[in-house]
Amino acid sequence: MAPMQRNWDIFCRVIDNYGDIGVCWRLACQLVREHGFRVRLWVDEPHALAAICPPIDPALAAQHHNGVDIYHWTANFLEPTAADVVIEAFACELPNNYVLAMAASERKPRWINLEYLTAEPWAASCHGLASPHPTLALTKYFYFPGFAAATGGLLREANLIETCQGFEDHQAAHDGLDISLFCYESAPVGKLIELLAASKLPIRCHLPPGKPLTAVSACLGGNGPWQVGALSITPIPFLPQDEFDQLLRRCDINFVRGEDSLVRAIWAGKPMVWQIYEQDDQAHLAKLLAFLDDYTRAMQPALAAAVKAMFIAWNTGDGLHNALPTFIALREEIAEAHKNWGKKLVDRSDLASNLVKFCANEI
Ligand code: TRH
Repeated sequence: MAPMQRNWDIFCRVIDNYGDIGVCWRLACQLVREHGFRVRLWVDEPHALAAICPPIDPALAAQHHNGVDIYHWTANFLEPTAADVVIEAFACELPNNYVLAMAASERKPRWINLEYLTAEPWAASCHGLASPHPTLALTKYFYFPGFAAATGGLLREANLIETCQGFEDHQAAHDGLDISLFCYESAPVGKLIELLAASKLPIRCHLPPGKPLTAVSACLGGNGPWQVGALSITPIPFLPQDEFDQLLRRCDINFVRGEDSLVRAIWAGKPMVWQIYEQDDQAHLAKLLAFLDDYTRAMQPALAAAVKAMFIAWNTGDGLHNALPTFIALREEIAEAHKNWGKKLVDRSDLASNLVKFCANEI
């Protein structure tokens, strides 16, 4: 390890939901645990971090957990010392005085803008691009996570796949289907409930609080639990991040959303349905189709069509009546194809390791 890279600062502004802090927290922990770095995580909304990691006390200005120094990033930010590597997560805009501290450093920090995940081909061509600061002697680099070898890769902890495999080996056979339902309110939840209620198999749906619970409550009234035909829906508490990952491994089908739970559903090795985070200009639909192209490329045409139809129906609200029964009927073939696709991703280096190499080469 080059001594100049020991200290890392990660800045995270929580825009909405849990994905931004979910990604930053996983990255911070992995950089400490697997690479031996000293990491400070600056987060403007410690409550969001406390939700995914309950030992965190959101009232504290500074605390240490899992080897990471966690600071509440407030408007009165006064940190005079810049780290060796500075991660500006999702273009969150660093405090001006910190940028000046970076420029004043004898050895300029490696400044990374960690971007959102996309399967669109342009991510590979933009990955690693340099953007010189207009007035200061500093350069920011764009770091794109992604599915293609030429991108920054995906977050994946060491031994994660072995852990998932070990879990699968011990999973008891059970009747019916378990599904997790992590979605936004705009998902066609009413139609999903109607279709699952008519299933021949008993279906147990594990429902996180927040937007998923709001969406189901809007359809069925009350706060659950609910039994509708073959479908039982059980509200569950918001789980610590590692327990959420375990839930995805236990379920037969995972409905996930955003960015981080998508990646976890990939590693869980079970059929998944992804609701993408909506953008005003509908840019998310191109992103969804790019993902589907990659995800289904090696599938048999009928399987690829079924998966695409299900993802598109879940994201647009159209076509679920046809798409869902086919998706459920093909779930074993989908699971197989999903795992095969995931194996190709596992052959590639993970995001944290790639990032460490990226910084080591250039600092
Ligand atoms: O919460 P999200 O919708 O976050 C989104 C996306 O990241 C999106 O790209 C971003 O632009 C937007 O926020 C602002 O979905 P995501 O990305 O899956 O993040 C959820 C995190 O919450 C993930 O780290 C898993 C975690 N989680 C738990 O730890 N426990 C739980 O019980 C649940 C339901 C989630």
